[in-house]
Amino acid sequence: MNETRHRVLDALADGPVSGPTLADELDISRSAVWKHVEALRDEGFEVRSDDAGYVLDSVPEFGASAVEYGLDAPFSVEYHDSIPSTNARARDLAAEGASDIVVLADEQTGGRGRLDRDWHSPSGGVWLSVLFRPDVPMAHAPVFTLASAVAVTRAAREAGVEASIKWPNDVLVRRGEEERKLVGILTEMEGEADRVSWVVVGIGVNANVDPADLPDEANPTSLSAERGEPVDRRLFTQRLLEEFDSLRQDTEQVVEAWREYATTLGQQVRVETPGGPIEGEAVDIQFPGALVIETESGTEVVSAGDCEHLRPVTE
Ligand code: BT5
Repeated sequence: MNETRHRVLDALADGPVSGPTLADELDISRSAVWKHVEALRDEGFEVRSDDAGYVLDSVPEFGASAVEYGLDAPFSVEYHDSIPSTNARARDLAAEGASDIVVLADEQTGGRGRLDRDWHSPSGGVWLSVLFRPDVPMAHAPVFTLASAVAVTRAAREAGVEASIKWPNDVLVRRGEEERKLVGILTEMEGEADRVSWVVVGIGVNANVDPADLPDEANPTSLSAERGEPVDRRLFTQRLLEEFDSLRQDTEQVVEAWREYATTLGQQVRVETPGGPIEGEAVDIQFPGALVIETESGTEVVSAGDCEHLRPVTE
């Protein structure tokens, strides 16, 4: 949303406010005010005009302006009803020099997971990518994957869904021994060893999606399935972005917060690493995101790989 439209919307939120007053306050013409109000109406804001002036009656359910409206984080939002992949779009924006942009979609037609796996993204989800340019060395970038897992876990819990984190990038809901995948995170980046140029954190949340429409083998779940009713995607997305914004600025607190929500610690795990599988008990996480595993032959610190929680051996 452009700066002036933002200010018109903010003024309407405090309204009622008359057209001439708005024009004076924002130092624009009355017809410019009218155009901005019309544009907001086109985006789904219900703006009534009565004797006292313009009154904002309702905010659209989802979309760029809906998420920007009242968002307490410095991101602008680019919204698509349907797009191949928000990560791919965010990478293009990175190449154009952009930053602090969130690409958000209702549906993705070519969503991607890690190792080029497919990510199913039917309409009703929260599929988004955050593009930003942190001033950190490349080696620290994995902390942003952890930060997004923490952020989305907090937002899910506020929405009433008891989510937890499986190292390194899954947010899931546990029912007894069973783990259902709620969220996937894909972080991409570019830069030199000593400095990151950009990071794109892609977060895929099964929000108002029927798990039956998702691949069975992943044992998927969704916010709506867990809650028994749809989630307000606008508020959910705002809380997610606000938490992420605060964590990305204070990466020291990320590891601590991550430990609080992790299901992986204390479990027997098997991690597929490029150097072969590693099995043992996951005992800790280290900045910026490595898993510490106690194996039969000693302690291993693993920075990336697919992780499987093994069933505890019952004797
Ligand atoms: C991930 O990969 O979990 C990262 C997914 C990141 C998706 C977001 S959406 C916004 C942004 N734009 C993109 O194009 N991507 C990001 P991975 O750990 O490799 O898991 C992939 C596996 O999860 C697949 O092989 C399926 O088995 C399973 N899967 C696919 N779609 C799913 C879904 N919607 N819910 C649960 N599991 C799913």
